[in-house]
Amino acid sequence: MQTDNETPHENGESEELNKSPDLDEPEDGESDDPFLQLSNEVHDTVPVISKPSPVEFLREYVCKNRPVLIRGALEEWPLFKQEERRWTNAYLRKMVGDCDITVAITPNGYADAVVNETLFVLPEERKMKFSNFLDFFDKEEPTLEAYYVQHQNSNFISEFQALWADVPSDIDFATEALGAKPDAVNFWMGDDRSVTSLHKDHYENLYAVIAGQKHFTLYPPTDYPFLYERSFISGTYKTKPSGEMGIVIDVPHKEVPWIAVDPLLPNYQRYPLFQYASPIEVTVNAGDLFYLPSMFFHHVQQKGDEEGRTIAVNYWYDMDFDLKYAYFRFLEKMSKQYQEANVES
Ligand SMILES: O=C(O)CCC(=O)C(=O)O
Repeated sequence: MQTDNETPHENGESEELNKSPDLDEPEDGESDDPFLQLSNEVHDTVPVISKPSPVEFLREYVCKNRPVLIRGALEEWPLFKQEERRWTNAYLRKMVGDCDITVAITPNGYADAVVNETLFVLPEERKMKFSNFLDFFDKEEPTLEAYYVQHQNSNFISEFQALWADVPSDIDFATEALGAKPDAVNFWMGDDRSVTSLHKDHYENLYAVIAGQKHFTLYPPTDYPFLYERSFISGTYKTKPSGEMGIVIDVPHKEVPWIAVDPLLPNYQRYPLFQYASPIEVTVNAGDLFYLPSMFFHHVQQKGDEEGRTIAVNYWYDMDFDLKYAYFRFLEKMSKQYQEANVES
């Protein structure tokens, strides 16, 4: 996990920065490069506010496609307000221990990520009793593989019914602002090893952290030309009879558009334009609600609480496929040509 002030480019672990291609970025003036100019126009900070009104949320954040951190927004939620509803492991065991839930298993914590710059790999999905998953947090030694509850098809609704009363069914100001209830409500639980690779979603995302900490590295949609989205053949992790995990190519073959560049260790030789991307770092603590706008690229790390757990619930609201979306599609089309024109010299 990085500190708030340290961008991945500054953490000293990445390769030495390759200065080509040179996008004509004068020290004292504005670059002539239109994509760089566009990227420089965008806000580079995330405001921290208290709970907004629906109008403020819509006007200042959704319409501007601007992320915002709403500090302490979860104070009124039953699980924070009522001591007996706190999501301790003992409480979770009592309420949902016997339920079958879906867990994502990977050898390294990277579910849904590009491996060896060639394959997009999904996690092995295993059904287990939630109490068996909780057992992992009681053990002295961590499991060999990383286990992450991250099944996103509204798994909070389909698999965690007994916890519904502890959190709201929607985020009231967002429902009012966006004119509809969320399409999906997801439950996330894992340890420090789980990392979510760089991607975007077509949802307005209201992300509530309940235990531990989440660290988002964000890239605005205007950074798209620097991120090198490509199509990758998809595969899935599978445990072999020996107990080791391997990758099986999906049949029938599928191609998935994804981003291979890792903000924690960027390969600038292969992705030279990535040096011009402008990451925004934000740490979301337990009790905070984060608004992640649609089409914002995000990479997510986590840090556990005193029991090693990170728990979150998020609400995905359908985005408006308006002019912003049309503009983004245009940027997508232009980016391929731009990347080809700016290959390393
Ligand atoms: O919490 C995570 O690991 C990832 C969250 C995410 O990617 C999302 O909500 O879209």
